[in-house]
Amino acid sequence: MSNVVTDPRPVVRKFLARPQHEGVGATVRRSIGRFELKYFDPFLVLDEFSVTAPAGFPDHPHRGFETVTYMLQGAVTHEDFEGHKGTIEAGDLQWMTAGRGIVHSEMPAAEGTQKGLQLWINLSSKHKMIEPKYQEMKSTDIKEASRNGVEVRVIAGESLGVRSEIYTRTPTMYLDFTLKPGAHIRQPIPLSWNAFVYVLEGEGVFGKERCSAVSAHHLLLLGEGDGLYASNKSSKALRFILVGGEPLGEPVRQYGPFVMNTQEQIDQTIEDYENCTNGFEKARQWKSQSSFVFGY
Ligand code: FJE
Ligand code: FE
Repeated sequence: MSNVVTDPRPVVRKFLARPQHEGVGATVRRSIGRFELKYFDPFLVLDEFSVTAPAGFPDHPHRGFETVTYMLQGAVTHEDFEGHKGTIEAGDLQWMTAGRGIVHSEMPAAEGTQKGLQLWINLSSKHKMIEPKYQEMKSTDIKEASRNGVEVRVIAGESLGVRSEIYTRTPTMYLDFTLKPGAHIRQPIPLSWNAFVYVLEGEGVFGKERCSAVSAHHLLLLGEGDGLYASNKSSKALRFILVGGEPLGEPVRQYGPFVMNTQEQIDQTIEDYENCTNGFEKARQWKSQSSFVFGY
C-alpha cells in the first residue's frame, strides 16, 4: 500500500444513527445493520451502545462472524460458556471471533453509563465454522502515533508508521483518530476495500476539502479512491473512527445473531443451538454469573 493519498475517496452516503432499543434496556445508535443499510460488505453491524445497569446484553449466541467491542466510557464484563471472562474498560478492545459458536453475556461493570462501539465483521464461508477465539487489548497496549495535531490509536492495520498486532481473519483496518483544531490527515486505504468513517466527537470535513462539516453520530460511506482525507476546521477536537475491510462478495443470510451464506445453513444453526451440537455443546448447562447478579 502506498504511503501517499493522491485520489481521496468521496463521501457517497451519509447516515445519522439515532438511538434505538436493543438487548434488555440498552440503547444503541445503529448505523450499519439498520433497514436502509443492511450490509456494507464485510460489515454487518456498527452500534454505538449505551448501557446503564441493570440493562445489558444477557446470555445470547453468535455464529459465523466476529464482534469487535471498543470501549469509550465505563466498563463491560463479558463471560462465555467456555468459562472465558473479562472486563473491558474505556480504551480497551475485545476482538472476538465467534466462528462456529459462542454463547455469552455482555453486562455493565461500573456505575453510570457504559459507552462503546460494537462492530460485527462477517467471516468468509471457509471461516464461518472455525474455533472461537479472543484477542483482548488493554488501552495501554494499543499503539498510538501522533503527528501535526493528529493522534491515532491503531486498533487494526497500520497508520503513521505504527502497526497493530491484532489478527484480522477478514482483512480489516480500524483506526481511532483525534484531530486538534486546524489539523488534517491523509490516510491510505487499499483500493479494493470498502471503508467508512463514524464520527464520535466534534465536527470534521471528510472526502474533499470543500465538503461541509459532519458532526457526531454520523456514518459516512466512502467511495472509490486510495485513501481518506479528513480535516478539522472547527475550534474543538474532532474524534472519529476509520474502518475498512476487504469485501467478501458472498451471499449473506442472517437470522439475528447467526450469519451464514444460505438458508439451509441458518436452519442447521438454529437446530445446532437448540440441540447444543456442532459447537454449542456447552450451552446445555451454562448460565452466566451475571444472570444471577442481575436476576435475568
Ligand atoms: C445481539 C440484539 C443485541 N449491539 N453492542 C440481538 F442487542 C445483540 C447484542 C448487541 C451488543 C452488545 C454489546 Cl456489548 C454492544 C451490541 C448488539 O448483543 F447479539 C443480538 N443478536
Ligand atoms: Fe454478543
